Amino acid sequence: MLTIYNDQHVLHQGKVEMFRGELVPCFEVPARVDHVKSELERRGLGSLQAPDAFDESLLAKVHAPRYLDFIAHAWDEWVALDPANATRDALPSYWPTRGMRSDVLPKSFPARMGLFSFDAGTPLMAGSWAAARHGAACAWTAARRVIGGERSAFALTRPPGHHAGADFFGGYCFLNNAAVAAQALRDAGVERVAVLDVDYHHGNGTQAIFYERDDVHFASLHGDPLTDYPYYLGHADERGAGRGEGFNHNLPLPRGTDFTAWRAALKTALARIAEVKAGALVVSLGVDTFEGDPISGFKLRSDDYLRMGEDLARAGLPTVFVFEGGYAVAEVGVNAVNVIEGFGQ
Ligand code: Q9C
Ligand code: ZN
Repeated sequence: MLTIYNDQHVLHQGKVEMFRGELVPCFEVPARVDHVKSELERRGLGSLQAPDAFDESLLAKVHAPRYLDFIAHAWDEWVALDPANATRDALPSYWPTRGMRSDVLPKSFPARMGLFSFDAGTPLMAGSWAAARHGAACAWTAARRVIGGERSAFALTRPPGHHAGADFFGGYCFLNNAAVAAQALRDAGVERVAVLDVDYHHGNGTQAIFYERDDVHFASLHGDPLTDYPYYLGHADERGAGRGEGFNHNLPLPRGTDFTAWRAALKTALARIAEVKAGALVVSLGVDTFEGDPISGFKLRSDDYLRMGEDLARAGLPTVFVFEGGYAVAEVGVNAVNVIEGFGQ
């Protein structure tokens, strides 16, 4: 499968994230993508291309201008606060909650950091913006190749994207790559695009971006938000709003779910995608559903990812894969590339 590779992903390399009152080493590391790349090459599936020159104005179709402005300059503002900040990653520690103002833009950088985020697990550093922007370009380029007639394309990038909303970062994500790909397919004339999110975590950012739209159907299989991150979104009764009603499909599953049960949910999601007559598919491909994943709770095994790819191929749609989570670093390559191989040429 044609793969669009973000070689600038290494510019984003967090040191620590806040986890249960402690700063712990980041789970979202460059080696994740390195393993996928070398596994593609090892199996001879690796026709790797660089992203096309990216017209950044496309980002404003899925992200808020004031958020893009914030995130593009965040590192410089962080260092301007205190030159010693140059040696440490930026993390938020204040957030507006119910009853507080999110319409007024604070002058304080730490206050804006919290306004535009929803967790303290997503460190930002000097290269984060370049890596994220180049990743969005990868997703856009993969969509362009599919528009151009390729049956499928794979955007291999990090940081991931599906937790990033129109105006917030979090869950290791800054720009919503899958949303960029879906929007590019829409702009090319595909009347309805389906985004199918198979990452272990609910794609709250993607859901929020398209919640009131009927031209992008969002479906997600994920750990139940009652027990799992991102906790505050991803329940089965979230079905879309306004014109978008009926075009949001959440399938939360309990911790311990194995491939048999997971696959049954996939079948349900794909049946609905056929029903809404989607003309193209964007797959948010996280492989943190793996039994060995250090931060997740499903029980998928490496061979299951081949079957997943086969099932996705049977949907018969032009498909853009966008890489998301997966933290069992040594197995991430095999698992992700199994989906790509199972999907076929
Ligand atoms: N229980 C993605 O997979 N922290 N993001 C969880 C461990 C956030 C995952 C802490 C996990 C975000 C793209
Ligand atoms: Zn995930």
